[in-house]
Amino acid sequence: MKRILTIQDISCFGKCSTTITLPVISAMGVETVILPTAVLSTHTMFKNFTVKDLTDQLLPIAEHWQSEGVEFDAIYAGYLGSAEEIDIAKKIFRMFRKEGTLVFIDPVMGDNGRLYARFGEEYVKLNRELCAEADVIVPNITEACFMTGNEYKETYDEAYIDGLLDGLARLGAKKAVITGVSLSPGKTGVRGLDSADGRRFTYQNDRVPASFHGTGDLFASVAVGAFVQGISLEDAFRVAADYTALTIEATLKEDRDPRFGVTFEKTIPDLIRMLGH
Ligand code: PXL
Repeated sequence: MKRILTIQDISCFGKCSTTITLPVISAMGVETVILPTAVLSTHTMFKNFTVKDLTDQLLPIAEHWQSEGVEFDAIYAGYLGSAEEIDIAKKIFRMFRKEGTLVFIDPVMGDNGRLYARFGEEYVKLNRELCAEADVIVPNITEACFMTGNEYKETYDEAYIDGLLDGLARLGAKKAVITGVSLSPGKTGVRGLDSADGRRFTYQNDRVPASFHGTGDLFASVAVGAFVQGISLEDAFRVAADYTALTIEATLKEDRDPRFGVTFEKTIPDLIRMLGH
């Protein structure tokens, strides 16, 4: 069985990050080891959330694993709460990266042209350096713009996305896949670039007109959970895009506050079916 280490926060209410990654990747038949960067009462789209930072715990936990000879097939870093945690994530990559270990980074920083609460320019700069160490990075358009210094646009074409991908490749990531890319009306999906051979790929499905919190984490979790099992990168992202769209549709039927996240619990059987397990 494959084993993934995921480094991101636990937001106790309002499903995202670890509370999505752990159940979803486990359900995909991959052992999921968590390294919580912080415990929050909710994610940061709620007002008055509490945060208990766990920065000082990360290296002692990792060192304990190392002394026990624990190994990982992939390391998936998502929301990291501070500049210091980015630095520690880099150290953890070095501790556990062997030949063939997949380093997959979702540089969670912002959306809709803006950075999330708690983040600024310094954080962006460090994320840029972290992503240089990755095999696969999956920023959204906002994050790709902050990392490459390009202007954020609501309306764009394929050439604009390709410019962002080229910028990401120059930062050093081996494969960059931009999420939330809409290349024609009513569609959304991804466009990626493999810098080893310059190949680009696009996957678009129907856009579900709704925005729920945590869908980026759902998407990234499925993509890394599939890719680590030997599914091709394009197929992993196709399944991730289709499953995320299907889950948003299922969530819409429940009339929920978008901050409460998606009802992936009900669509897990569809994910298993899509993977052909
Ligand atoms: O879904 C990304 C995410 C993860 N963790 C926390 C967040 C966010 C996005 O807002 O606030 C704490």
